Amino acid sequence: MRRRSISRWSVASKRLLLCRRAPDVTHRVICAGAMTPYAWSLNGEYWPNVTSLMIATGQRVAIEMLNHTMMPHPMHLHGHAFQVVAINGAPLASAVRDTVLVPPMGSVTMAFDADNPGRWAFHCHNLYHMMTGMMRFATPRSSELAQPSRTIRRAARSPKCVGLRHQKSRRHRIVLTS
Ligand SMILES: [Cu+2]
Repeated sequence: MRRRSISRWSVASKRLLLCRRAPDVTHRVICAGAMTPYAWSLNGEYWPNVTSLMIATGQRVAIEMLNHTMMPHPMHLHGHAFQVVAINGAPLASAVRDTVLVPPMGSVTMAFDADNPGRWAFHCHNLYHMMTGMMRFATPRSSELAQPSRTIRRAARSPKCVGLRHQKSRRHRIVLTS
């Protein structure tokens, strides 16, 4: 009985991994900031005066986060589940998640499939950091937002990962009804 439970858990975990695929686009994001004045930035920009990370539906997107501070930053992406594919340059295949702690003076690379059209917040989950600047959007091209039904069909065709199909359909329903 116990063996069967472990086996089911193992199968479920494997389904939550991204399929192997090279990223179509890689964004580099530098986390920076200071205690005096107390302000925290991504790529030297402070919310709300920031530029968006541009992504296109169907892309495998990688975000390489470099932490140039002595504080850890729990970076959180809305709208997508991502997989951590490297920490401090060492490759790994972590479980899929929506938040990852970027260690002080370290780096984390995340990857996800852009399969959920929308304008999604990407920010440090330390709210004092977010409120003083450490936030931006991951944004698709404006032409995609204007035609959501077409982009959703294209995204559904694109990746062939069986394990993520359920998550995609659930998220697409949310987009269609919002
Ligand atoms: Cu932070």
